[in-house]
Amino acid sequence: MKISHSFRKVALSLCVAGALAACQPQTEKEQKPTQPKPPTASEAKAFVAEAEALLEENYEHLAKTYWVQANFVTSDTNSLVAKVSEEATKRGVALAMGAKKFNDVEVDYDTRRKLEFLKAGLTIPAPEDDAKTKELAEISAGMDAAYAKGCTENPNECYVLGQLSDTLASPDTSAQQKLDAWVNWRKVSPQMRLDYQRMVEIANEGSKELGYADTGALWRSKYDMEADDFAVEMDRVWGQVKPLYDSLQCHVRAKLNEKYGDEIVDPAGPIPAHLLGNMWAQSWGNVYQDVAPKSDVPATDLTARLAAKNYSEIEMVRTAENFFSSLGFQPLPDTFWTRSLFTKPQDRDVQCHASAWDFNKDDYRIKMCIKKNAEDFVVIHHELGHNYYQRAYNLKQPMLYRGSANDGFHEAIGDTVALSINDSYLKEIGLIDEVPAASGDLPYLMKMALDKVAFLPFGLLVDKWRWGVFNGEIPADKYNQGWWELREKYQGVKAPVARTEAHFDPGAKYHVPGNVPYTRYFLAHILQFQFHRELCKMAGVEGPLHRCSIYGNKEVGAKLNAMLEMGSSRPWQEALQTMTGSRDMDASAIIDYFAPLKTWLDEQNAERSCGWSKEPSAKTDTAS
Ligand code: X8Z
Ligand code: ZN
Repeated sequence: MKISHSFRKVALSLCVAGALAACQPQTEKEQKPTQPKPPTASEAKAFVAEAEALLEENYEHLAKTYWVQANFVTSDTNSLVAKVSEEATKRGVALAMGAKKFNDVEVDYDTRRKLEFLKAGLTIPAPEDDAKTKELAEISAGMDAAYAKGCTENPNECYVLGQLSDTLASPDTSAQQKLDAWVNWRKVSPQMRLDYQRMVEIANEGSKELGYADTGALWRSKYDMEADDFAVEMDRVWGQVKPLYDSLQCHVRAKLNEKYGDEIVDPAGPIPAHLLGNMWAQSWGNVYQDVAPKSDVPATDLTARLAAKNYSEIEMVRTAENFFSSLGFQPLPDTFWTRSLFTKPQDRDVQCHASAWDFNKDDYRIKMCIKKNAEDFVVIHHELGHNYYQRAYNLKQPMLYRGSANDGFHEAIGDTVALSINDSYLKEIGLIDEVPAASGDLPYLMKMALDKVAFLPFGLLVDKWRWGVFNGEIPADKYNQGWWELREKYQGVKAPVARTEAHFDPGAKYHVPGNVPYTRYFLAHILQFQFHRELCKMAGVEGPLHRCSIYGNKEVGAKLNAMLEMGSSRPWQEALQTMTGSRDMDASAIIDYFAPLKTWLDEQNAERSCGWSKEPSAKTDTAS
């Protein structure tokens, strides 16, 4: 159970141990033991009210314990987290079981919605068994810490993800150096394998007790539609964007083949994962130089501009805050600046993976090991998006509605704002002197596609893997094989060296040991373009979407805020409608945004054989 990333708060704070009885629905005193009276609507309402009060009471302590651990990863803070998470899980399970008892009671809309949140509140539930709950909490805390420390079983053999990532990102390191960095980071995860397997067992037991087929079904149940329909919906949206992804993959592979040769990059196969500039090959912005369209006007090098203007890490955050202020959001509280972690401390282990925190008391923070580059400039906006969302719903909503419309919305807000970090915006804030001519558009679109389009299949497959693990389709002796099959199938990316079941490569991605569901990022990558298109329309910006910036537009900010304030009080389809007029997720916005690039990519690919099937005759996509 993670505190960051702004899950609905029920996931984090549950009723106090002493008040556990209060989590159970009241039964009437005079009931006969043989024929218990069914619970009533007013009892359901009282149960929910009590649950909310208890959640609120416990939230801060839980959040602060997690915060301290993430900022000081030691065996002591680990055991503190294991302890509070064990207690919170117990209470969460008690609340969920309590809520379940009202399944057949007719109640008002809000009570029903809140009861459903209570039932599905935990990400990794335990069964009603003290020993297993404790075991689960210890496993979770341990995996999380191992990832943060970057250590194998031997504490003298630790790896620093930030450094290894720099090696992969640099256009100047050799393929061999990249391979070494790629392999070394994956030494952190084999030790998690058995723990992960055990965690899956216990969590599934817990999910079943709560009435879900398995933990994946529990995760898919949180989207205001049938769990099975949600999976189908994700495949539908993926189908919309796959042709765009395939064109990008084909072009990038051809350029990497030119650079590294047939020996390293098979011109008809999946791309080796260490050559795409990112530890997980999830976004490819760092290979821009290798694949960029030739143009007299190259895309603005934002990393270089930040350096030229001597931006510090804090100034990068201030600039992001300023964007939100320009939309009419209140400045962040002083405690944000004094309590956040912005840079990697040299003297201790911290969980460097960026996150945004809400302590439910006008106390918002981010925790990040900021690097002074364009990528982290965007990540800062991403994190602040979480904080502004949190503040908007905290001010308006009761405890159980202090969450986003769905978890993809939470991930999409900062990214939506960051889509406006284009040349016209950079000129407005003085980071560049002139907006490049329109001939610079293709390079800019390529840069964006390497981040946003390249990400899509990865965003989808991480949970395809976990759903398969939870429902048994990917058994424990095929964890790694299952992972690489999905990587090949969806991304057209392959392991650069042979991998076996002695490895546990999914564990080398933060969200797996951290138990953070991942489909949210796929959703966010679709939604942010839908939001951007709508906000630009509202701002009256004409012309291509990638040239639109909403900077400074208070009317647009108010529109955005109206959705943020709703929290999770209404189904996400309604929140989407408030913002866009449509209730459906729709990839046509991302397709529109990249339309000029798609045309260009298809011209480049005209003589190439695309797709990555092993059959040499594959002219078109045969990947799936
Ligand atoms: O984990 C994150 C954020 C924190 S919610 C930095 N992201 C995913 C990742 O890094 O894998 C943002 C995009 C995808
Ligand atoms: Zn996020």
